[in-house]
Amino acid sequence: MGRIEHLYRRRIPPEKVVTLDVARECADLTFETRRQIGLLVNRQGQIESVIIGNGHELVIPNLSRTRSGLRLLRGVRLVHTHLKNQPLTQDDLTDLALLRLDLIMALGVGKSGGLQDVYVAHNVPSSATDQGYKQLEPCSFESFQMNCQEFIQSLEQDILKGCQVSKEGTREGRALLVSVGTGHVSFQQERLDELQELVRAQDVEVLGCVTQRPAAIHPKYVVGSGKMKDLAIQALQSGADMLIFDQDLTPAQVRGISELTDLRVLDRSQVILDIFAKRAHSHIGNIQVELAQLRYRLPRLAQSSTAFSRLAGGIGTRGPGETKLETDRRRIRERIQHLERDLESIGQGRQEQRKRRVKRGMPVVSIIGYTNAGKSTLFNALTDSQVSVKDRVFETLDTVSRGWYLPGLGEVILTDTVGFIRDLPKDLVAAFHTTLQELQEADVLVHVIDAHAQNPDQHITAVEHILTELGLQDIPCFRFFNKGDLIDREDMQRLCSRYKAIGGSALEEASLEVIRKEIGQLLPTLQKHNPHTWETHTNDMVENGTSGNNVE
Ligand SMILES: Nc1nc2c(ncn2[C@@H]2O[C@H](COP(=O)(O)OP(=O)(O)OP(=O)(O)O)[C@@H](O)[C@H]2O)c(=O)[nH]1
Ligand SMILES: [Mg+2]
Repeated sequence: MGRIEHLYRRRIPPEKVVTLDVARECADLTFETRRQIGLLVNRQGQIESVIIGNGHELVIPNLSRTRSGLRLLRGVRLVHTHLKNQPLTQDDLTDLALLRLDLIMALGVGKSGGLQDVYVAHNVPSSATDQGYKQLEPCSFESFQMNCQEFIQSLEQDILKGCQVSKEGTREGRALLVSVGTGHVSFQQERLDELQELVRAQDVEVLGCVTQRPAAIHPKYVVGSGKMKDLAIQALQSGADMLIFDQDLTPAQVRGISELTDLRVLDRSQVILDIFAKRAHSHIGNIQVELAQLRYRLPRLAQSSTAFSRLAGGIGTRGPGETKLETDRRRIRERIQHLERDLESIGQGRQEQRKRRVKRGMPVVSIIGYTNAGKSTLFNALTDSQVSVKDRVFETLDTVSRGWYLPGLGEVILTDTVGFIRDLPKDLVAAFHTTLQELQEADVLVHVIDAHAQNPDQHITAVEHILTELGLQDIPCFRFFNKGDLIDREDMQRLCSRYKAIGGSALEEASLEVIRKEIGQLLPTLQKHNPHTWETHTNDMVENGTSGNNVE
């Protein structure tokens, strides 16, 4: 044991991968114990860990995560012995890639002891090889020559050159997007494009997209460890520091993958929740977002699991103690209850407001649809308002209502709502209940669809699915294909006849006229069914009497 302790005190000059003395000492120890001996050496030449393996492998401890700046190579190399002078194994090469080691060296130990060949491999820039690493020709220790410091510096620079990271960099990070699925390829691609939009809305730079179609989903890593290694290599070569998965990951998968690759791991739901957190402005919006986040986080608060095969959780790598964890969980639950109570009272207040409106005979027309379809643009055009409009997803989070005079028919309330998206995270749906509940009061729904979207059919299906889930499927509704100026007239006609819809553009007065007419046609029908909610022709504007003011 004393000899191992002694190894920690050895220092290796930065230009050497390992000194002859240290290599010999490791070879002797291996010969005597019949075990592999490994050293993790940092760039200053300090030995950070001495690892004792068995006859054919080593278990590498969790490496420190405290590196700043652009994460390229890890800053440590692994020098280890192999009994029987064996070359690098598949596991060695996997560790090289997954842990982004500066390089890996195996020192062959002869049958009767002594150093034999050295086997060295290192990661490479993206264009260099298909494998993501390169093995040097084996040679004897004496003839092995490399200026370690210079070699690693220039390798890192080459990798950096190959990265697609933009010069200015982005504050939130650089991501590889990953879609793992068994569906149709084009469907997977379309979802990846959508994920890209979501990720961009987060100021995260997208460096690449990877589609994987495994035969089965790995319970802990989603894809098998071989594929995971490829992902880690691609992340290294592109300069990415996070992996964003298109499908929802279980808490165990997020932990498993981030421990395995040392990259930040997010799933689509987390991305959407983060966007909502950033964009929520109103009091109620903030409460709803916080609630959704806490509900999402609660099951994910768990002890850090034991790591992947050859990576062991060492001292100090465990998660928070059980007691601390329990306290955290209790605090979160209490906060959730508190927020739920707040929401309930806000919800009651709003219901009162709505009742008053109904009493005054104000029919409600709500604009709904997929995110970025042009709902707010239509709302602004119809009511001459200035709700924020941007070419990005989830621009609108808070419902906005305005009094609107429908020529020849009278006063109605028009509302602009939060956009929908397929597979809306269920924590978010639950938390946005108060906002979405307002749609229950709508007398007519205007479903706005982006006709220029890659696949409007998918958007329609997603929106109508959510409407049904919310119990709104019976409210009179018509579909409006928007952004008609961006597609061919024939394509628009085809869409309209297939979906019995009207088409046009929220930016064109002619379309607005058609929409007004359509709403008008649906409203008198309501009048027959529900005469109390409809009083014709009143010029008084809603609530405070001025057009264009929010009535909430
Ligand atoms: N060319 C064209 N662009 C449009 C049209 N309608 C809206 N847009 C653009 O589409 C983008 C999204 O519009 P918004 O009105 O913000 O869409 P939204 O449905 O309210 O989006 P969220 O609130 O994010 O769900 C903006 O860049 C608009 O300028 C249209 O008829 N033609
Ligand atoms: Mg909007």
